[in-house]
Amino acid sequence: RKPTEVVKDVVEAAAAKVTNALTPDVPGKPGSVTPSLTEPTDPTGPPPPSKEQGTPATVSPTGVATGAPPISKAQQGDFLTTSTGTRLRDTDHSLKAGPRGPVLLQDHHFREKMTHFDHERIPERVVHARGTGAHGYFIGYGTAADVTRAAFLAKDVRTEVFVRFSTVLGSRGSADTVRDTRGFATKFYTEEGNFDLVGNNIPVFFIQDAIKFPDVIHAGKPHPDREIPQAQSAHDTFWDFVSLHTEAQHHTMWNMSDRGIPRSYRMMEGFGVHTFRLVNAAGDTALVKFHWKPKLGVHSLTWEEAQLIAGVDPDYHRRDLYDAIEAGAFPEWELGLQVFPDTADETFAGVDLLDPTKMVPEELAPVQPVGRMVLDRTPTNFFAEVEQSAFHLGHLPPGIDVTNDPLLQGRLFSYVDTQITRLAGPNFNQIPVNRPHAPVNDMLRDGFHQQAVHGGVAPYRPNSLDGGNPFTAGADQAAFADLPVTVTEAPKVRASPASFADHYSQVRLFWLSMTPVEREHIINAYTFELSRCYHQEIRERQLQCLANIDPVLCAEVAAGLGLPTPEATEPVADVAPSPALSQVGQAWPPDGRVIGIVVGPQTGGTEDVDAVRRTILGAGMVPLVIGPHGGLIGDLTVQRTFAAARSVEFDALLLAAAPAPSPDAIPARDAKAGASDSATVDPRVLLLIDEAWRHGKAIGAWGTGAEALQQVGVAGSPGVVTGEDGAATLEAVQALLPLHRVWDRFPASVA
Ligand code: HDE
Repeated sequence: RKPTEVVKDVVEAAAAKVTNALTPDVPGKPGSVTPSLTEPTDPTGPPPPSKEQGTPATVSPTGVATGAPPISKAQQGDFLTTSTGTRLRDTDHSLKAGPRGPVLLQDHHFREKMTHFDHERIPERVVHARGTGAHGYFIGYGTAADVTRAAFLAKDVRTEVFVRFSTVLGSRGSADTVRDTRGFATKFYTEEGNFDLVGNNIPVFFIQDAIKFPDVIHAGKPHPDREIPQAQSAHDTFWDFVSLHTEAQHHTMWNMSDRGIPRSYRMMEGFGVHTFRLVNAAGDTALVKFHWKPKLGVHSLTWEEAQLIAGVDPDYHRRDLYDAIEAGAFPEWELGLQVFPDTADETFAGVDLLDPTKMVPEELAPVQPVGRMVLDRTPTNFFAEVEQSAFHLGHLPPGIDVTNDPLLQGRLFSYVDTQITRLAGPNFNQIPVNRPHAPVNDMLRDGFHQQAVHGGVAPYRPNSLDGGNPFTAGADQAAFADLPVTVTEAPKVRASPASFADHYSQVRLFWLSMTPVEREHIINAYTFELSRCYHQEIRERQLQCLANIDPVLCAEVAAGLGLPTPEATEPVADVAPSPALSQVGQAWPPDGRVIGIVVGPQTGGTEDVDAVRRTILGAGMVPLVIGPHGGLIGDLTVQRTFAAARSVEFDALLLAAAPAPSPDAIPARDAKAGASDSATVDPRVLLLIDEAWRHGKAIGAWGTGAEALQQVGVAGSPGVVTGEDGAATLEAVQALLPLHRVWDRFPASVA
């Protein structure tokens, strides 16, 4: 007999003995046992990966192998194995001395499974811990050839990219819609090596010198004693810092503006912040700032929406990005350059280009498009691709170089250093998502988690043992050559240039560029944040800063806080506004907007609603039917019940009916008070309308739907339309969408 048959007999006999000895097998009864020696179930085939998914590319677009491993076999093989490939018979019971006995130390499978689990978490990023990412591609227009020899910007060159979006302050599980700066980090896997453009959605930064970065982050993170508040700037240490380090006032005003609460990652601008130095094929240099311009325009949430979403759907931005990509509505941005002459004083139109708290208005230096990025693929495994992605702004291809911006210089150190703790060693560029698509031939060796099996004996240069390999590349062989920029003879000092002392003029420029409604939002944000501080002297110090920016702003915030308005300590700057900074007044494509359609239990003529649905889909938007119960109403599938719908999910609301209150509805306020004229419309629908109205969303109704508008008291107000039928109503609502919100509805006391 074959040895396997003998083993089988022994196993079966043992199983029979155990079962016999302890029958009957009553779960939970002392002495009973769950047989563990059953055969594995028949293997089934792996689930097919969804078509949008895939691992990081294993070959570059031109077919060069990147060395990334092929798709991992996790959850796709026939049988469960140990990490070393031995098939397992049981993973639900630890090996014990008898069914009621202690667990045996020899249970290698138990120890391996538990040890691996115990170490599953890695440290989150010290900043930008909360984020999400997607894959895509970039296509150069060829318009940058005058200023840079970077090959990926040449005409029609296609480069794979990975982008990670993030908030800054919150920890990894914090809510997406908090008021904060957003990270916008792009890894271009170019043929000449990786280029990481590690930017933000705000073009200026808090501080001018990297040495202050630990300080500003300590001030923004939760207080060390109670570890609150999470992912918030509305607390004493943050405002203490920014009111003492007045260079932070510019970035802070961007945070307090609608830019601090984006509607979607798809609707954000991105900025490289620093000035970079480009070099073209002839060796000429230029100074530039990088910009990402979203195809859908720049849009924001209202503050109340942001707060509600943080509770209703804390993953809102992550979900929005993945839903859009999986629906085929691929987010798109144009990469643009502001180009400045590389002059000795590194200044343009009076702006010191090395000061990262300053921007250059687009009216003075237009953003010139140089390529287009599309994100079309969600990650297969979040940890492997998003969590383990590591960006570093020192990853530069030939043609792009750094400047002496002291913030940039410090970042050049920090981004590699931080990965050594977070990704446990210096080999993080070998992780699939970080691997370049250009061939690698370095002399870096060993270290934790080394993936390569390097051949050869001479990882040094020159050598005579490995055939002299590797050789260094000449200037005509696409080598990165450091620019021989002249460093002026100067004493070694801990000091900033005099021009860095202007902390207010551009904050005022931003304020003056806002429309009245945007100014109102800024006032409300400062008032909210400062009213959450406990220390009066911090509020007063910040008001002093506002006085130096604008007297009206200062007076309004002071009134909100119930404090006297201080006098400015320096004259307010005489600056021209930059209309390009405002988000209001421009029309944008409505792609991917979510339109809620309220139907009732007796909505007659569901064909009308269905036709509306199809028109919305045809326009590249997403219709969601909201009904009193799940399942079907007529032929319509209800996608959100009244109990699960909240207005914040929708960009516009259509009412095909005014459904009566159903028994599970929370009583309306007036019904609770016993008023005789109780609402005849479900209070959850009234709340939907009320919130959508407050948040400036387009609302349309037809048929009985118009009654609901009457009950909320919004019929006939700006952006609330009624039509003869669904088609006419939708048309009127669609006309309102390109402006994103019905801006007339917001009170704007500040002209
Ligand atoms: Fe970062 N920053 N930063 N930062 N930063 C990090 O690197 C740092 C700054 C930005 O999605 C860390 O890998 C210093 C400006 C983004 O993985 C760390 C200074 C801008 C991300 C770090 C700055 C950024 C980071 C933490 C002051 C916009 C997320 C984890 C000199 C231009 C990248 C990590 C991702 C992440 C340091 C300032 C953008 C600690 C020292 C200015 C988008 O290295």
